[in-house]
Amino acid sequence: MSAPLRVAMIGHGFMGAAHSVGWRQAPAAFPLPAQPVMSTLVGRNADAAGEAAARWGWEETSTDWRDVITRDDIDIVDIVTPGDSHAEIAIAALAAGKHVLCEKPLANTVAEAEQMAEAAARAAASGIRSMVGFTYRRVPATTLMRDMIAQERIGAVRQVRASYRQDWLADADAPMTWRLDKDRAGSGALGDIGAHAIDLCQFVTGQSLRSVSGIIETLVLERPLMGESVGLSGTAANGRGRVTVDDVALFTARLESGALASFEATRFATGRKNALEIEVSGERGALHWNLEDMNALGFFDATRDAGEQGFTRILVTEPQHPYLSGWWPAGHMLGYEHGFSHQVKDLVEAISAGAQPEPSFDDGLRVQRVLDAVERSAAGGSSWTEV
Ligand code: SOE
Repeated sequence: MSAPLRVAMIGHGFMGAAHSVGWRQAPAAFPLPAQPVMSTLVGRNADAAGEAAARWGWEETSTDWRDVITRDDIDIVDIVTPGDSHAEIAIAALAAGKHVLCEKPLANTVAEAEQMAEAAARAAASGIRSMVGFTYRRVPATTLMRDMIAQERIGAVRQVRASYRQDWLADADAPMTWRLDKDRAGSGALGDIGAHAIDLCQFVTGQSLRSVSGIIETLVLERPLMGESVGLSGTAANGRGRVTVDDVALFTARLESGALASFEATRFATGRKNALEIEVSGERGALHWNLEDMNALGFFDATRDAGEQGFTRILVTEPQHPYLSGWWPAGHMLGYEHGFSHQVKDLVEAISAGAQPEPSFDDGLRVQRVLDAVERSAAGGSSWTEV
């Protein structure tokens, strides 16, 4: 049995559950060079933490993350809290010599993300690794998309269109949540789901976004307070919660090659449940992927005979496809949760190899700079021209 890597997870909401599945499944699916051990789940409320630990398979719980990150029997700190605590926890954990996995977006501001990237660079000098949780890079189809673009199968990239559309806020009476409170979340659709579209664009093209022009808008200004949403900072006079983040973000961007990109992030796209979609148009073809059909990759090869051209639907479930070595025979489909096992695989392999996992905190900072640029562009009036 290879050396254990004992994990402490800080937080236990939706991402806490998804990460727990990853920590639990990865060692069974892949021959890892070190064995992650689900040691300690940390939550503010002891009873809730106890229930989550029992449900998801953590050995013990704590209500004090500051104590846990100093323990000698903890090697990795996995941060799945809202963005307002990412910087404090990650910087302390890195300083305590722990490897860190931090959920996206990296932070709530560029300043915090810069401090985290600096702390990660200092820690890396002594072999401490850090990674950001952009798990949609770890879907086999998006990794295949990245590989095919790198192999120039569609030629030079001319255009990218990326969107992340959900509809869980389309109902104006959907209650307040921490994701709608700027102090907790940093931004709304832009950072929560737009960050995924930005990272995915930079991942598959291998290019950073250089400039943006965008608008952001809040469509529903107040929402009912219910359960966990009580006590958020933006409570309005009438007992409803004030939404202090964007509901929709639309922006265009220029990549470092000069290629053009368009982005949409919204949680009001009625009928779209979790539609992260990206299409890359090249000089000799195109590639298309949609999270709501996540095992398929669309490939248009413009070099084929004109009479035989069309988008091929590649089913990315063959054993030679990225990550499939750990799973089922062709056609037996992977799901949302598999990206979290792939994330654990890649992190554990990097730690054991003494290599820098990707996406790094620097990659997380690159996304944070784009988020900030879109907000600055929107604040600057984003030059509307009357028709
Ligand atoms: C809510 O929009 C959310 O849970 C995001 O926070 C996640 O990052 C995304 O993967 C699914 O939707």
